Amino acid sequence: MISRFFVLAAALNLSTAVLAQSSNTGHSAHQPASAAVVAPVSKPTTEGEVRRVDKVQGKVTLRHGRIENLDMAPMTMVFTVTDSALLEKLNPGDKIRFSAEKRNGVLTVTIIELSP
Ligand SMILES: [Cu+2]
Repeated sequence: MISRFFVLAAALNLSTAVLAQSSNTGHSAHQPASAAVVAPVSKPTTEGEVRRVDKVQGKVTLRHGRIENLDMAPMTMVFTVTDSALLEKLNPGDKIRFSAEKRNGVLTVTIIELSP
């Protein structure tokens, strides 16, 4: 529970920082580079298979294909999922497509879609 609280607190701090930054520098010409980095990806980019779902800790173990945006080779590993609603529909063995990115140094799944 302590680690989960820390992740939530870190996520809140990050949101606050992003909000503060955009209101302070919205007029700046230096925005495009950083905006591109934080822009949400709308389509899942990587194939994977669910191995384990931990709704209490907000984590999912995935066997994943190559993740281009993280420059990561295929493997099985644990990801953090900040939106717990994403975990509700998942069961071990499900084939999925997903997107992941590094948030506050933590590999985090941002999108999960069940493959047909
Ligand atoms: Cu990996």
